[in-house]
Amino acid sequence: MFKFLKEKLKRTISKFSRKVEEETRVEETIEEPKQEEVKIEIPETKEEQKEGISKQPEEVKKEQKKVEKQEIKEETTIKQEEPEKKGFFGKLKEKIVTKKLSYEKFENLFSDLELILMENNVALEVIEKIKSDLEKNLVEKPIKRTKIEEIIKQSLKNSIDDLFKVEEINLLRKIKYEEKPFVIAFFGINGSGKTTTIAKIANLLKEKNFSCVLAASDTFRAASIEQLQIHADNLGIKLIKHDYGSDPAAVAFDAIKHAKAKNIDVVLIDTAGRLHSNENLMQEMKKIIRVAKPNLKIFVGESITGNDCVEQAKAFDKTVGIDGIILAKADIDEKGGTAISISYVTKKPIMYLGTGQKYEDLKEFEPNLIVEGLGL
Ligand SMILES: Nc1nc2c(ncn2[C@@H]2O[C@H](COP(=O)(O)OP(=O)(O)O)[C@@H](O)[C@H]2O)c(=O)[nH]1
Ligand SMILES: [Mg+2]
Repeated sequence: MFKFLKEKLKRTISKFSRKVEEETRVEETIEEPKQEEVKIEIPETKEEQKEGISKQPEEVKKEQKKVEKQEIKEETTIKQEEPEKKGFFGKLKEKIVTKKLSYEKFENLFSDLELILMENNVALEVIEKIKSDLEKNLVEKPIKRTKIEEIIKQSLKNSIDDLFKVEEINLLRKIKYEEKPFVIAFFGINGSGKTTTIAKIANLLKEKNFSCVLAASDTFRAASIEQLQIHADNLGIKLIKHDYGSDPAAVAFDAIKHAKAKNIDVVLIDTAGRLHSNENLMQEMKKIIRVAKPNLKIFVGESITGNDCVEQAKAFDKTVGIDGIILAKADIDEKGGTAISISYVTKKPIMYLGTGQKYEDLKEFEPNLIVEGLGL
């Protein structure tokens, strides 16, 4: 799912870390230890040189060696014992460790990461959160240069964990413990994957030995009833349907009546795709809710549509009050930003991911999938 983002994120984090490291680097200004000046005359020509060396008085040679030794000693004593020099080196190290990153520099460096996140459909609210968390961990803090990449990754990981701190919905447990029939209504715009997702949920329920009935409350879109009928036949499940153009709330009502009469566990209500900007059609959805009183209202969104999907979820939540989210088409979403963002923006949990067109292509959502998928 995070084909693009994962690679880019990895490269950007490395680059970001390197830049932070550069920004926090301190010029090493160790003063050269003063040496005794010893003048050694160096002959100019090769011959003179030869002669000079042989002629060099023993004393000068000794002086030369002494200086060489002293140089070596100075070098080693900086690193090791001599208390005064060690203190100086220690201070320098301290300086390297505690050099801080200013907010201006951080903002500048964050822009690369910001762009990558935006390009991969991560919502602005989420980018702001990631930025403010990173800022808390990096800006005006003593940073160990060797740890920068680790700090950045950990900060990102924690931010992403936080994005999913919303109340989870355990669908199967809810169905098991709540009163029968358990009614679920599915909402979302045309083509987002509602009908396919309903078939997948029906298949899951069947596997878990729950009985269910489908309500063809999409009486609006051509071929929608036939599409659902095919799924119902494939899965051996009853479909309640009326004619095209009839009242969707009445279809839902009949399906619930049927479930009550037959002691069926779950009613799954398909609805017509509604553009969230169409007020009349939104009113129709409200009627379905008034009549069917669903235990759960699930928004089905297309993972690949990024911020549009997040905006739709917000609009549907405002109109019908959604409880949870299923993101269809996660298998063809190479960016992943919708899955990263939608819970944080809507404060609703992602329950499942649609991962293909087959009935079994429904994966229970776990936030860990995101953290691992991003390689954090
Ligand atoms: N690859 C992929 N395609 C999907 C998934 N879910 C639905 N689709 C396809 O998306 C298209 C629209 O789905 P549909 O269920 O009719 O959407 P609806 O208009 O919201 O009911 C269909 O061609 C589905 O096969 C999914 O998880 N992965
Ligand atoms: Mg449909």
